[in-house]
Amino acid sequence: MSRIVTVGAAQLGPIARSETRPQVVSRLVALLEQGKSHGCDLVVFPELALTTFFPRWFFETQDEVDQFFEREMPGPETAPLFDRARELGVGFYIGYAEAVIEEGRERRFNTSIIVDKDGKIVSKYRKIHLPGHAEHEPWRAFQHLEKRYFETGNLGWPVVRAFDGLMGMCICNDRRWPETYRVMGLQGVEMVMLGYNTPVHNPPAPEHDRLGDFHNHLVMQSAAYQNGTWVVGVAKAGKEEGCDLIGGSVIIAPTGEIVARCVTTGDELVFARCDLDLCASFKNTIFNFAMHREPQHYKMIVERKGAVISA
Ligand code: CDT
Repeated sequence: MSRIVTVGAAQLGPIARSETRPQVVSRLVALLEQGKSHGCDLVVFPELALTTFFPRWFFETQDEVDQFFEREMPGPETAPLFDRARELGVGFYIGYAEAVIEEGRERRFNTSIIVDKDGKIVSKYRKIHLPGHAEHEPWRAFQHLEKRYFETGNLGWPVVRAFDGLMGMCICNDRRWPETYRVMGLQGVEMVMLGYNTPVHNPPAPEHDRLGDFHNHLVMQSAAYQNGTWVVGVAKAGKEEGCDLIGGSVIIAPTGEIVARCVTTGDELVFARCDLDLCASFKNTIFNFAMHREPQHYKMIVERKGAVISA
């Protein structure tokens, strides 16, 4: 038996601060069309895929920040992407900055959605692990102000039935945390889609800079294997407004092996025929959770946030 989903990893090169939404959307549509020509059912775009990675700047006013946020999805400028996807019969994952009135107040999230082949949003996720800092830190070569501009996501990690399988999402820094995937693994996830913007240089730990590509693949490959799931990780890459972002977008099988990988740091689509039934041999044997997990010994994971040294 096999359930094949052909997936495209649609890496983006840099998006300039001056680039308009229609300009970006036309790049996304070109990648979607490429995906269609290769038989893709689904195309995965990066995190915050409609604008430059704006948390690298400290903005004095909320008005300046708000120009990077979407108030409707689709809105007038993003509708052409949804329309083209519907015409082509190709679904997609995309990340964007979401502004919304909820619980009677203005809220902002780093969000991703899955859109089906009919152009309908079938799942939404709001980033939970927000990296970086909340205050201006002028000593850095560039800022990473996700903790200032976004709230922690409030939707958990939903897994939905779509594209003939069980689909989940996370966003960028989430991919480094095993809890992210295990919460989806416990819902039977068969494909995790994620987008990322990862600077080569990490100002608080420059000694990690040479390891960026290695760590990127390390975390996603181990998570794919340990949860018996496909993982599709897609970068915004290249030199964006003077800041180098890693590429290395990949499609990873439940074996933990990379089956497709981008080789540039520009707009580039790679694709793979992903058999969702390949998940079962991992989920039913070595990582049969119901048979082998011992959650009574895992309580500290949810009860304790930081390490406490008692020895
Ligand atoms: N976008 C995002 O989450 N980037 C982070 C950078 C970490 S360094 C502050 C990442 O984990 O790739």
